[in-house]
Amino acid sequence: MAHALVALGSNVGNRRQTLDDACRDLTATPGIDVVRTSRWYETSPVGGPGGQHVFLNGAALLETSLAPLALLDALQAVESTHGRVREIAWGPRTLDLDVLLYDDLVLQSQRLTLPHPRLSYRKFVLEGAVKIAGAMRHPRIGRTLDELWQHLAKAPHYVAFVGHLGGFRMQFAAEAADAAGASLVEATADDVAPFETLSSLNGLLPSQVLQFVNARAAAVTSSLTAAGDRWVVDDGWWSDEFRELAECAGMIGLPAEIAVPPTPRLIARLITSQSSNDAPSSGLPEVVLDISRREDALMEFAAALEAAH
Ligand code: A4P
Ligand code: MG
Repeated sequence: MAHALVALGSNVGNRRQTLDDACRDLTATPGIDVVRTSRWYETSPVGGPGGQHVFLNGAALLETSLAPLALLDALQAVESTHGRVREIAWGPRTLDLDVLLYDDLVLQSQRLTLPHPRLSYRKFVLEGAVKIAGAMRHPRIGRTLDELWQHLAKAPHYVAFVGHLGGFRMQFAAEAADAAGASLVEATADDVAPFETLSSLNGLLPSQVLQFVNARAAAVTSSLTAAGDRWVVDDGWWSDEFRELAECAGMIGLPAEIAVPPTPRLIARLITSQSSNDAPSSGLPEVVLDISRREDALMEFAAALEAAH
């Protein structure tokens, strides 16, 4: 038997009745037991067309003998029973049932991605999920749902871009910040290392890295202060370099005090459709953006900031 965590959502019709009935239908499905459900709670619609009704969301923990795709079939059958029609992506729906986790399975196929690609940063999903399965681990990120939820509650509104796309990443980050109404960390002083040309800080002298890191930390901190409640977007995240530098500082005669910027609430990882996302995880909530579909990526980024706010 596997444990599957499922998200429920409805913003059309009698939402409460629909979610209650959906759980009853799942219990009646051979091979599925509903172990626990969260309460249903209202959330503002994220993404999709404007003017949608408020959602009722929640989560259910299932015990199931169904394989992942058979479980998806079963969920979609229940969606259909409740009149779900697929017209617009992220549009209004009587019932949406998504598989968030299936044990610790990581899977990417045409019909099913596990864990659910937007689980790690969506507060409207995690709010219910942590109540019934807070100890389940996100197998890609390596954090429990409780840890992700705590992180989203506490970390500043700071999102950093990663992805090996060099100067392109900086340009995309600026555009994405603009589209999402967020502010970009101001460029650091001219005398700082020419990091624009590098995908990492490797190859710079340690003193240059230190200068860069300190300038960057100061810029992030002042941007966050100036932004108030708004998001601050950084076009890079140099955590490995920070760590390595901090470890080596004493040995190479640098001051041990290194000003590390705050940890981002969210990482935005740029990929191209050719490059599968097998990069090591940042250990933080991540939105993965396929920049070969640029307009979609910009929309998804803005929606991610909303969902993680
Ligand atoms: N699919 C791939 N992986 C999965 C998975 N883990 N679970 C495929 C379920 N389905 C998965 O989904 C499209 C296709 O995704 C499926 O055919 C399946 O093969 P869909 O349910 O037909 O369409 P959708 O729900 O519009 O798209 P998607 O991408 O699932 O959207 P999301 O991420 O579910 O977002 N705001 C609030 N406040 N509350 C909400 O519940 N929901 C959405 C939908 C947007 N904004 C919201 C809410
Ligand atoms: Mg869905």
